[in-house]
Amino acid sequence: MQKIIAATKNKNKVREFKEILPDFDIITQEEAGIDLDVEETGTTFSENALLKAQAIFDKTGIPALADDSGLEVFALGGAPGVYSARYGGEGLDDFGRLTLLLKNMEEVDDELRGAQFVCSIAFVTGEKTYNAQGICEGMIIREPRGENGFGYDPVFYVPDMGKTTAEMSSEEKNSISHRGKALRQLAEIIKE
Ligand code: ITT
Repeated sequence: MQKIIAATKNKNKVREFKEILPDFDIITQEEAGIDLDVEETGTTFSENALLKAQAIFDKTGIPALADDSGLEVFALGGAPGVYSARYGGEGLDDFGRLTLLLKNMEEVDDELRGAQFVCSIAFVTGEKTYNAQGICEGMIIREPRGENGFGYDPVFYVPDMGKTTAEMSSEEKNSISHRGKALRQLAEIIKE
């Protein structure tokens, strides 16, 4: 099995990487004995994904897989976007951020609450650099629902599934998610 290092500090992303790519031996930064905070200075998901994967590869020499992702809400002009993890400032946790989002959308009518999760994957092997993207469309509901997942999952409702991504099992979420689509696309590209 090919050994890959997950260039992320987000444990939920690592869990989903492992679920979606069972044929790869995915290790964490902790397991590799490194502690590196890569500054996300890019203005796009793909720039930030590449920054993270390249930095961790340079430090370890192990093929590095990074994910930069976020939530784009159309009524907010695409916010929080690349700032999804920092929405509302450093002091907030996942629940604080989704509560702020709901507050900022109080006045937005039901039919204008469309949003998408976006995921950009970068995979840096030293010989080659790969990119893949995935999008998952849905809408922001008014009250959190469900206990699974992380981040904005409790307020992200997917009409085709009739539930929020926090009400889905891991298998359900991975089958339709931005991350599932991007990582499966990456696996296809690597195979070729
Ligand atoms: P790393 O940079 O270390 O990978 P991070 O959490 O800071 O971890 P990002 O900068 O890519 O990662 O921010 C992504 C944020 O977007 C994440 O913290 C969530 O708030 C949100 N997000 C991304 N994917 C999500 C998902 O599948 N479900 C819910 N929220 C998600």
